[in-house]
Amino acid sequence: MRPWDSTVTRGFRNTLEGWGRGRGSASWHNHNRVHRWVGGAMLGGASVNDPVFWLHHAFVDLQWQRWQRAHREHRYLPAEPPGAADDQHGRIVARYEKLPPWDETPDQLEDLSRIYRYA
Ligand SMILES: [Cu+2]
Repeated sequence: MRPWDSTVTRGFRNTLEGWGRGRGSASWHNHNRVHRWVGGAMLGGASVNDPVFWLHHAFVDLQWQRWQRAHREHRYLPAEPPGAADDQHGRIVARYEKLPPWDETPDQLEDLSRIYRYA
């Protein structure tokens, strides 16, 4: 199982994201369902302009932090970029690659305790 592949139906990432089976509302779960429930700007690429986006994603980040705490043996994947023959090539950022347009890598962002903590 490759948890970084958005077509994988199991795993924490896709479960939290809310990619589901079926059509219409039945296929929207968890994170995705909130975008749909709020509607308007929250439905598309401009969702970041809606203040609700920040409240919602702060909660999603909290879920990620809780999962990390419960699964300390797991790290962000993939560690290395998928090869040219992989259907995920160029679609995802590997652990040690910089997140454009910034100079930070997912590896550097796994522990955010130097920036903030949840109460
Ligand atoms: Cu979102």
